[in-house]
Order: sequence, then C-alpha cells, then structure tokens
Amino acid sequence: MKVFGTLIMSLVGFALHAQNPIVQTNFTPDPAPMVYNDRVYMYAGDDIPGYDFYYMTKWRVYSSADMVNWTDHGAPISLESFSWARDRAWAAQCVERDGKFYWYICAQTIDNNMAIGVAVADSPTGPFKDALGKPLITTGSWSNIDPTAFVDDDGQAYLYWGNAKLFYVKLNKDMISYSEEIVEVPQTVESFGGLRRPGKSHEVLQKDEQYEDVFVEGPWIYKRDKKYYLLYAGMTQGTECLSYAISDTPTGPWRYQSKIMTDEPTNSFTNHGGIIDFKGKSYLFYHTGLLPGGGSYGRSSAVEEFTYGENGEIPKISISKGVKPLSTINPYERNEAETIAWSEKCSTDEDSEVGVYVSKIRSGGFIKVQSVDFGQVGPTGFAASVAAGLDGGVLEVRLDSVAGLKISSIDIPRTGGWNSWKTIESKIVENVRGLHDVYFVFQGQNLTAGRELFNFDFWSFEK
Ligand code: FUB
Repeated sequence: MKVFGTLIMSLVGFALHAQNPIVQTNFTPDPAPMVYNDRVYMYAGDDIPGYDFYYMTKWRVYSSADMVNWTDHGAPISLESFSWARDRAWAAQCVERDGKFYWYICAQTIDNNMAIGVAVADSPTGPFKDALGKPLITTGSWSNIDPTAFVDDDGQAYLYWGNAKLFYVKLNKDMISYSEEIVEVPQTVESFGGLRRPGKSHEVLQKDEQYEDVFVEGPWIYKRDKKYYLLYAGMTQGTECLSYAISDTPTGPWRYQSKIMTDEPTNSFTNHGGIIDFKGKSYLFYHTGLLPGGGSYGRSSAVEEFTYGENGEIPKISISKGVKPLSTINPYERNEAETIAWSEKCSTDEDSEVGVYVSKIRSGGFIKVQSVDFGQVGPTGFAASVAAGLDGGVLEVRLDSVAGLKISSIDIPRTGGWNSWKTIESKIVENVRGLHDVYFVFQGQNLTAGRELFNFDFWSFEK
C-alpha cells in the first residue's frame, strides 16, 4: 500500500514536469556521469522495452551545464562498433585522461561470454573507436560486466568490474592495457555487509539471518578527501539497492558503510549508480523504471543532490522530482532542440548532416526548457529549424506551462522531406522579460492520433 501511494505521488510528479527521470526521449539505464570543462556528461545504456531481459544494443551520451536541461548527443557507439560483440550492450563508463576519452563498455562476445572493451575519442561525445579491436578483459566469465575506471592522483589508473564477484586490475598509462594480474576482491561481511549463498549470484541471506547486504554489480569507484569510495548495487530482500564501502587505498580493504537507497519504489529490479561533484554540489545518478512505459527492462536515469556528512558519509537518499538548475539558458544564441528539461510525445534521431534532432513529434507533445533568461530587453523574434516530410504542423512557443502565455507560433509547412531543413521565423507577440521556462508545444490538425508532424533541430530568439 505504501509503495502504491508513493508511486501515485511520482506519477503526479510527471504531470508537473519534474526533472526525474532526466531523459524522456529514450530509455537511459546505468548512468555514468563525468565532469569535463564545466559540463556533466552522462553516458548511459539504451533499454529496448518489450523483451523479458536487458535487451540493449547501443550506448548514449547526454550533457548539461545546469543539471536540468540535458542535451542529447546521440549514440556514438553500438554493438556494431566492436567486431567481437554480438549482444548485451550493458553498463559502461567513460573517463578522461590527458585530453582523451576512454569509454569502457561490456558486451556479450561471439563465444557467449561477457567481456569488457574500450573505445577511445578526442572529445567526450566522440567519434569513438574500439581502441583494441578485441576485448580488454576477457576471462571467459559472466562476471565481466559493469566496468568502472578511476585515475588516482599519482597517475595510476584502476579498472574495477563485476557481477557477484568483484575484480580490479591496474591499468597501464595508455588506459587500454594492463601488465599486472587481475585481482578478485574478497567478499567479506566487513567489506560488503553480507554474505552470498554459495553458488548464487542473486540470493542473499534472508532477513532473519544475520546480514542483509551483499555486492551484486554496478561498482563505481572514486576518491574524495583522501578517501576511496566504492558505490555498488547491493542486494536486499530480493531487489537491488545502492550501497557503499570506503577504503584508505584504491585497492581496499573495503569497509562496508551502509545502503544509500532503501525502500524506494524504483519500479526496477536493478539499480546502478554514479556519483560526482559538480559546481560545488554533490550528485547521485541512478536509474528507475518510473518513466511511463518503463519498468525493469525500460529504465531511465535520475539524479539527486546530496550533502556528505561531517566524516564524508553518504546519507540515505530518496527519489525526488529532481534537482534545481545551476545556471540559466541564453535564448539569444543557437540552442539545440534536443536540449530538454522535460518532453512528451517526441523522441530523437541523428544523421550525418545535422547530428541529433528532435523527431517523432506528435500533436499534444511538447518540450520544456527550464530557466531561460530573456533579460530586461525582451525578444522581438523567434526562429526554428524544422523539417516535415508530410503535412507539418504548428510549433507554439509558450511560457511557464504547456497552456501558458503564447508568445509566438510557427506554421510549419511540408518542407520536402524529413531531413529537408528550413529555418522559419516568427514575431514575438507579447512582452517577455526575465526568467521563464519555455515550452515548445506541438499541434497538428485532422491527423490520425500519433501521426508524426515535423522534426526540430534548433531554435533562437532575436532581440
Ligand atoms: O543494464 C544491464 C545490466 O543491468 C547492467 O550491466 C547492470 O549493472 C544492471 O543495471
């Protein structure tokens, strides 16, 4: 009953256009945040719901400067990017070293094991290329999933990974090779709070037995104030919860601390987390199945702000509607349509000409862009780059809610193709000043419900 009540509250949250889950255009499990040059990049998987397992074929990237408006950078890598991979594009993490970006992924190999590979790029959004043409970690084990990489202050890099068993290896400076042995981390009560039933990966000792947490998967290693943190998906009473351990060294011994997310109605069997500090605040990224249409195989990234305790403790964290914006959006420069705080009835696609754009726009759908600062001299004009293969539709610009003040409107005609882009201008018909949430509301007429209206690439206001 409690779970049901809380779920209802969450759905009410959707109606108010919360920020969680932070991406609505695609499913985004296993979030892995990375801070680089004043932006947070979030690397995630791509759940394809409708199957009875984790069917995933590609990995996605999003970024944000303010933690609420997330720009979609598409899916720079997929199973096809790795000649040795055939299925299960599961959890991954990207880290930067000396201006290069190393995206550690795991996937099922041709010989039906899981293996860890690494793709490399010169920019956080790619293009990425399989660095080795073969897996980096291939020990013929199903435990080879969920890689997490970390470069310590002395320059030594570590790769941790695991499911049921936890491993690490010291990476060479090139980040794509190692010279020392792979080490299995001992799973003691002191390190992970609990013990696993022998031979079982997803069953722990029961409630009335002594221990109630255990390492399952999704390790995430980082350092803060000389302490090493190991966040992981633990198991408690039949479902995954986020837990953490700490250590004085990057290789342990790990000291179990506590569960972080407990009794939350995530609507997903798994959880998978990542923690960063960004612009003076601390954030936990995790996933839930709470996006409408989601569930255990349709998971979406979410984010919560938290404050460490006096001794560096991570507090208990609950699912909220989302975090506050850290900065504002400048409407007078080109903004990508795929920079979104909340959206409904639309998705994204990408092509080699314009990159990522908003697609599958249906009547009654909208995009919300949060905290747009129009300044004290308001806009006089608006322009949007759009393309419509069929009848097109109407793009309304409204303030502060889907039904808010309409400040402009564009009639979008058939442009000659879904990728025949046209920049269309319109006048601003109201006096607009200061800070607002901008809603791009999509309307179509006399169409079968669900018919696609137009594609949307970028927008700007003119003073
Ligand atoms: O997303 C597939 C798998 O589910 C991940 O690799 C695990 O961490 C769990 O989230």
